[in-house]
Amino acid sequence: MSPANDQETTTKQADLVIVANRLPVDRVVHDDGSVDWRKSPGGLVTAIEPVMRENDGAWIGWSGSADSELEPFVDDGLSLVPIPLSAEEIEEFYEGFSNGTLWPLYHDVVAKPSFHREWWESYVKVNRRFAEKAAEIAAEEATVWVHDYQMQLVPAMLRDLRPDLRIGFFLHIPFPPAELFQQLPWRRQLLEGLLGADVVGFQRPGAAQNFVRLVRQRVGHKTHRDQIYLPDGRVVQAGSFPISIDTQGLEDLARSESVAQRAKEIREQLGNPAKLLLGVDRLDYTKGIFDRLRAYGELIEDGEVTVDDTVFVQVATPSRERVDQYIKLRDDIDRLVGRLNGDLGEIGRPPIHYMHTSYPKEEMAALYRAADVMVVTPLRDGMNLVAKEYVACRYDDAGALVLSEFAGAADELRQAYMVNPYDIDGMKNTILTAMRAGPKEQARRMRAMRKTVAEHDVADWAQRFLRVLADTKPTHHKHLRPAQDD
Ligand code: GDG
Repeated sequence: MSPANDQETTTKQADLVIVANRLPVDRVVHDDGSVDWRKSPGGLVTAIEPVMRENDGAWIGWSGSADSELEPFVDDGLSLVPIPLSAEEIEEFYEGFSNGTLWPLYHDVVAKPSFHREWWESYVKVNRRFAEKAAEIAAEEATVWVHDYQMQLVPAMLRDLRPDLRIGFFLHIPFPPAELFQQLPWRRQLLEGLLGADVVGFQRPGAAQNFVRLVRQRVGHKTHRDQIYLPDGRVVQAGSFPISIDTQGLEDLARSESVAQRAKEIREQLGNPAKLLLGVDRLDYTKGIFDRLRAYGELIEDGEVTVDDTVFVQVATPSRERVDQYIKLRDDIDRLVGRLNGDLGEIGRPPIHYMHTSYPKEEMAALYRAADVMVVTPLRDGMNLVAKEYVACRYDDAGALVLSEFAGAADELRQAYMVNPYDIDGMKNTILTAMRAGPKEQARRMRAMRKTVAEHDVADWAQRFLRVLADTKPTHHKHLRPAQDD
């Protein structure tokens, strides 16, 4: 954190440029008008920060508030380049096309996507602004790494402006099968946008296959396995690069005395239940929060679980609060929790502790440590970092993870208690099995999952992606320096 007016500005060209919708910091304006930047929590920054520092990288993104024309600046040694968005663009590009069209379409259409031409036009315009800025600040033959569904046109726009660049793209959310993607009126433009990259990365192998198949069918390019052959001789490499977390950092936090103390306190405040179940999600309809709580309510109604000795804590972090579908979801969940607590609770014993708020990461680690069963049941999820974070915090090899097979994390965390989140009875049975597992069974599963997240952390993910990207263009001589090992 440093005051905005003390920051040095930066204009020099960078060998590594990150392009993402948001900057890795949030702009905080205080009551007295002074401005601070606060690092936003998240794995992406942790993963990319070391390579950024080693290569004098720059990060292009939106600051999070409307119409702020801000100069590039350096914060804590990182070069940040803010891109302004107007209030109208926030509505049309961000809340509209990104979160009202692409987000539901890419998540199995679990909510109905809206298609509006003005939203699309705004998406094109904003993508062009990001691409132009990247073209301006990237050094000769630099590497540009573009992130996520808000930026899918940037690779081709950037290649047009700067054919010398090495361009990578990574999609953090699922990529849908052709049958769904086809609905999009601008399907071909999006595919062509992505094909501007040398490497197009996805969370799961199936998503990469969906992409290659769509390119073959819709754009007509030749493909072989994960490679796409363009008429101009370029080869685009698709592939899966499952993202991860800062495993060691999180484990260290979980092991700290203050977190241990807080975990104990949380259990005490909840009346020392025999079993504590936990859900942690952004309040999003893809996360399956509603059906999960319904299933839990039925377990109480069926007499399988009693409110005397079991508590469910659901943290739902506020998200996209101006988008209609999110407003409705919030109301639906408020009502369900109210009904379940009203119908099934006793004095001092509500079955569900529902928190619509966001917590510091120490509190999250304490919750993970305190929980006997972590319930992660998205209807569709690119990866789901919460599942991996829970595992990273369980250095005691205790606790059980209930995990949806529709989360990307299910590919790696195979020893979790897997559920189909659409199957309420199945989910009820599996939650019960997880609750009743003995310490030996818990440890067997947890040890195997902990090995997986220890071996594949987020630094590993970033390095693997950048290595594959570096290998795609043998004609280029400029190679990025890897992050220094401590
Ligand atoms: C997208 C994809 C993919 C949540 N509440 C608080 C808090 N969090 C942190 C969690 C976790 C992160 O937010 C959420 O990450 P997820 O992966 O679970 O989900 P999305 O936000 O939907 O992320 C997803 C991800 O991108 C990365 O590629 O895995 O599939 O949808 O790290 O801990 N952190 C703090 N307080 C909170 O209240 N500090």
